Amino acid sequence: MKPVLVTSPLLPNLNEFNELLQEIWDSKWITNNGSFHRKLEAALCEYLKVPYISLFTNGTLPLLTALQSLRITGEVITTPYSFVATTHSIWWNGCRPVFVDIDPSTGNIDPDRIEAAITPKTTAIMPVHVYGKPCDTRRIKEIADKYGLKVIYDAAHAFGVEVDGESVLNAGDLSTLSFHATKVYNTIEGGAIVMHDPETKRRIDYLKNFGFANEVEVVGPGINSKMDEMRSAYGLLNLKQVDAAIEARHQVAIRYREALRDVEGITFFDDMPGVRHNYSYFPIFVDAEKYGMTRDDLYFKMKENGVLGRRYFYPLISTFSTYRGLPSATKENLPQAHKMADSVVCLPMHHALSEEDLTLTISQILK
Ligand code: T4K
Repeated sequence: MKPVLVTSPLLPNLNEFNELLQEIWDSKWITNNGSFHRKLEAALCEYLKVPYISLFTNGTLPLLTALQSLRITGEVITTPYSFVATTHSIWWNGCRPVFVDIDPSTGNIDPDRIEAAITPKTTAIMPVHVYGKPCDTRRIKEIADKYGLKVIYDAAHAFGVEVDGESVLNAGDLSTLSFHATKVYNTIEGGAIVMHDPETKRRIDYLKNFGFANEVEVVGPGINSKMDEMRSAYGLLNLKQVDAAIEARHQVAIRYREALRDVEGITFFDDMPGVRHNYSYFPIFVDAEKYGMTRDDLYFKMKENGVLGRRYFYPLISTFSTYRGLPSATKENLPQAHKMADSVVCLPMHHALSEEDLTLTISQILK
């Protein structure tokens, strides 16, 4: 029996993709700001309702480049409850990550705890819209404005998420996206930075191309993170079907919620009012005492029976060897993050789950 995977990539129609590949072959322009790259940037601005976007080759380099472009130094406040790339990007910029605990009602950084973590060395906040659930961007902006801090959102999970009709990607100074195969919208590997003005876009476009402003001028310590023409073309095709994929995910969420609402010891997030969610993940949280089984026992039982959920985000970033010596990495400082990381299982969630997949998954938890 084929296992039920936590996710499955949204793939474009192969014939349509072949047609675009033929165009690329004919043009012999395969990377470096080609026509498909430009078309995809324009199409994404329209779809995402954002003014400017710069495509990248994955979702990690936008984080590195966003920090670099704003010349962030010193300490950066962030969350330990994320994929490790978030904190790595701070470290790679020679800055010190400062972990702040999460709000258990969302999994996102708790705005009430940010001010206590600010020191004279703090220059930026890097929150994460974890699982695509929007952060409290209004509160975070108030704090950032009060202390003169920059805000870079790791919006890797927040493709297409809107609050009261406005893209969550417009919050903060910059937002970064991941278009990895496992995301709601993918370009195989890929990513982007969303910005507010053409000057910032120009600077970030230079930085992703080694810092070249023209043939002879390098304006900063850039990197190579350009998206090629094949993946840009693939991305254009996937954009046509992403709404249908999000709706299919929505139906999966409805199904899980109906089936699991009354299971003692299992909790999950409901939709937030006024939010257009993208249903990128479906985390459930296991209270071992009430459920009668630990999270790990459930996780391994599911695995044995062919349901490959994932424990995103366990272990916490703050427990990895690079970071655990930091003063903010102690368990006492991060009780809610530890609780969530120790109780979470993300159930299979994608556009192509069959009725049998859902029945099998749900039966694992009901048993
Ligand atoms: N910030 C945040 C908050 C992030 O979550 C991420 C990445 C980043 C930044 C960095 O963005 P990128 O540089 O990655 O663009 C996955 C992804 O590799 C990673 O993109 C993602 N977050 C993270 C949360 O999850 P793994 O180690 O779980 O992936 P893997 O290979 O185990 O795949 C998961 C499941 O997906 C597999 O069971 C099977 C299925 N799958 C996967 C691939 C790659 C397929 O069916 N086909 C495929 O091609 O990390």
